Amino acid sequence: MTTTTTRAIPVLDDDPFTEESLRDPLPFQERLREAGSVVLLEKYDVYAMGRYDTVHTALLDWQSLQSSAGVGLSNFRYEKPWRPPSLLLEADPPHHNAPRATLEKILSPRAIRRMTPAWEQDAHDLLDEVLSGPREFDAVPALAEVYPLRVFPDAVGLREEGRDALLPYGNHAFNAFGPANFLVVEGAPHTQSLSAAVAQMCARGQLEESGFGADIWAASDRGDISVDQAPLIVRSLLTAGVDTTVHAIGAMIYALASNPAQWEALKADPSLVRTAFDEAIRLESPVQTFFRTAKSDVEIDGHLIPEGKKVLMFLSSANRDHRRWDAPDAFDLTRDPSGHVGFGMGIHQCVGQHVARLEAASLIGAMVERVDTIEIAGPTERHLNNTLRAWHSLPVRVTLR
Ligand code: OVM
Repeated sequence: MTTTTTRAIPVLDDDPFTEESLRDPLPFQERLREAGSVVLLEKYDVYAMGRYDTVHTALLDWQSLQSSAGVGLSNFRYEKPWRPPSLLLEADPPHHNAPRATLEKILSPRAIRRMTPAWEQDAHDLLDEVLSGPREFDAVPALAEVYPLRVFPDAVGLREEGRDALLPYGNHAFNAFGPANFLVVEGAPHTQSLSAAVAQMCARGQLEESGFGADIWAASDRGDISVDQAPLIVRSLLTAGVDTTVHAIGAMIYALASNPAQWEALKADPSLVRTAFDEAIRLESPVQTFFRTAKSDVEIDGHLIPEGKKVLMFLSSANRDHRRWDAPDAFDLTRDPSGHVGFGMGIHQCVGQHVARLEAASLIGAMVERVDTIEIAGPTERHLNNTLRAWHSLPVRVTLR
């Protein structure tokens, strides 16, 4: 291919990983979308995409855009990964296939349905505690951080010991996809001990006899995956399954508390809980970005991306692209949010999404039964992360039904 047949690529000098941009990423994302379908971020020599069509195309094109050189800024061809690469996230076919098929079965809607009664009961128990206290509280520590940590580690089959490492470990893992900025520097001193704690929890002897963890080890007994692969696949659950659901639930509570008409619509029709969850994922995109690496010279929408270069896909921007969505900035339960790329798309699309939906539906379903009104009661505070869009504090005021 010659460059004469391809179009010039617009260049931006923005840094999306500054404190200012992470605090409010929307202005940059709009500049990115409007600059072009592929834009060179010269500071990082990275090819960024912010339009729905382009991001969608890139997500599906695993043949040209590989994951095995890392899905962060770091290029594993030249840089040593901070931990042994994930067998799912940071792998391409054919290596990706067996771990993916194994985990897909274990986390399938059918397989996780048995959790429903316990998770609904856990949601009601938590609300018993929270709603018996003051009617003004911080929904992040009271609900978003507590609920996933009550249900998910038990479902994996973890012992109590080491559970406090889960959130900070995931937080660091998502920071590590970005550049070595202030967030990575702040996290660095704790990385080794957190990694050790998480690695220990993945061993067969540390896991209960039933649970997702035991299911993964059982797959190694059958030969579906190798014995060496099992602990790393358990590690994927622990890395990807905690912070993501905490921040997704935070996003949903924020969306509902700041859109009273939508809360009323949900109360009137509780069958909308799953729509509410996916609409909140679309709007807030708890996972904002992932990178790929060009396996060879790749042409996308007439733009040439040279072999070996990093590609940065803004899932968040695609989810607010006016070319794809009407009134993209509105939280609207009458729209069909399916097709959002908040869980990705294609062969790497979030394998835990059914677990996330069941957690969210259980908690919000219980809230809808018991809470009459919910509103933001004070200044909110963001939690900054190089990949995650998150809340540190969400003061809410509720009245009961
Ligand atoms: C993993 C993984 C998968 C998805 C996201 C993620 C830290 C990690 O397999 O370890 O983020």
